[in-house]
Amino acid sequence: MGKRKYYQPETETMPVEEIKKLQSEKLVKQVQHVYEHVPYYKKLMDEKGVKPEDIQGIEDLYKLPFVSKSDLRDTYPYGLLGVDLSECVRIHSTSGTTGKRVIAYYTQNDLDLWSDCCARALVAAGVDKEDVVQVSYGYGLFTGGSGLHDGSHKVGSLTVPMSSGNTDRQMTFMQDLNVTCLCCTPSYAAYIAECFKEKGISPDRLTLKCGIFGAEPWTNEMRKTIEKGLGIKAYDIYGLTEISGPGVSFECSAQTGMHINEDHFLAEIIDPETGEVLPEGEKGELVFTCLDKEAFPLIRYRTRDICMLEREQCSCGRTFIKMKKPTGRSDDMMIIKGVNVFPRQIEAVLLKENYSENYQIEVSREGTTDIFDIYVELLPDQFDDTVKSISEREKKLKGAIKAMLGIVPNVHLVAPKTIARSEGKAVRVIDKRKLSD
Ligand code: DLL
Repeated sequence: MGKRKYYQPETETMPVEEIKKLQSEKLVKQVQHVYEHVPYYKKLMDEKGVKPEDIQGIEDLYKLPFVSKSDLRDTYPYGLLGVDLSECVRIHSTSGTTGKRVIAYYTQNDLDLWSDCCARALVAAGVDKEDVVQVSYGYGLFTGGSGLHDGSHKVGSLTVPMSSGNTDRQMTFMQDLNVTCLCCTPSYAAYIAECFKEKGISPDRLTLKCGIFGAEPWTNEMRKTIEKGLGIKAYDIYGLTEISGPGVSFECSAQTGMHINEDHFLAEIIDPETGEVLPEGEKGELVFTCLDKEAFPLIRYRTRDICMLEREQCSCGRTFIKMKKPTGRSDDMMIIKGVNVFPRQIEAVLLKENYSENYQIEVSREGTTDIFDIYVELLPDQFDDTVKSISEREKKLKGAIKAMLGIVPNVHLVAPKTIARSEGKAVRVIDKRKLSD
């Protein structure tokens, strides 16, 4: 039997008109459902003067209110549940500002549909039953590990649930188990490639043939580095916890954007300032409506990711619309070493630990690894401390930031008044990485 091209061919190659019809039918039902079952949505819709019967199809989507991360925080922890909690079987969560995380809920059906989305991504990268898939995204609250893990099960591949870290073990398993597909963040993939090089193991000694990399922005140059370093074809995958996790969209062999799983997720691009819907091909903020989600049915969720949609005939035969690689964010979230970081989180730690609000975050890249530095001004009375006590302070602050973010920065305590003051908005972040092409 030849290799399959699609995981769910009827859906993935459905004529565009049919996709739109299907989306319209699902949208009408979903809006009716949330209006009746999620009081917060009823309130938002009533405030905007929209009734479920005003929504007859996707052409009416613009009438509905947006929701954003702040709505999720305001309704923490159960606010936007679309079913009884007893119907939910899992949560995942993102790191959030000042300790409050966003929690996403899943019913068994939500998990099934999500793993189908990941299976579609794996099959699009050429993975099938014979393959060995090493999942090196983090497992746990993060969606990366379990998303690709369940997708790999659906495809029937042998799944190696490595999680991230312990690079030596990653490399040993990859060689001993003849791993053919690696799933992790692009920066971790690049790091693994560097480690193989350092050990003098050339890519032709590896059985790897493809990788599915996402969860953070990466450029086409980075793609080339990874492809060369590991001797593979590297595919992009996009998603966010609020909408399910990885597999909201995925790259195919054409590698010119990611097909959005449009039967489940309805995408729009809006002007982030005005909220106005922009035509296809224009750059703006990506907004998703979940058409099938039961437990966490977000409608017009503002992702803050800036990108562009394009419906083109794709050489792979899929008809789903494509999103281009996101080129930035409309808020101040950064992704450092694969972790979502808001400057406010760091500020909260500094203030709690009695430092001044004068700080600067510097993110740069050495090769393919993110370097994360935080400069913090000492207060005049702290400046009298000895070098020993300053380095102890730095260590403590490092630990407190690690506890908040899960990643360790280089902390530099500097003399009072050494961080340049701005005459306008404070410059809190200097991002020296070039993350968009
Ligand atoms: O990062 C889900 C995921 C896991 C995607 C594994 C792909 C692979 P969050 O932690 O909620 O979820 O972060 C979501 O990460 O809004 C984007 O800003 C960014 N992001 C995710 N994938 C990509 C990508 C996961 N391929 C946030 N390119 C999103 C650029 C990405 N940015």
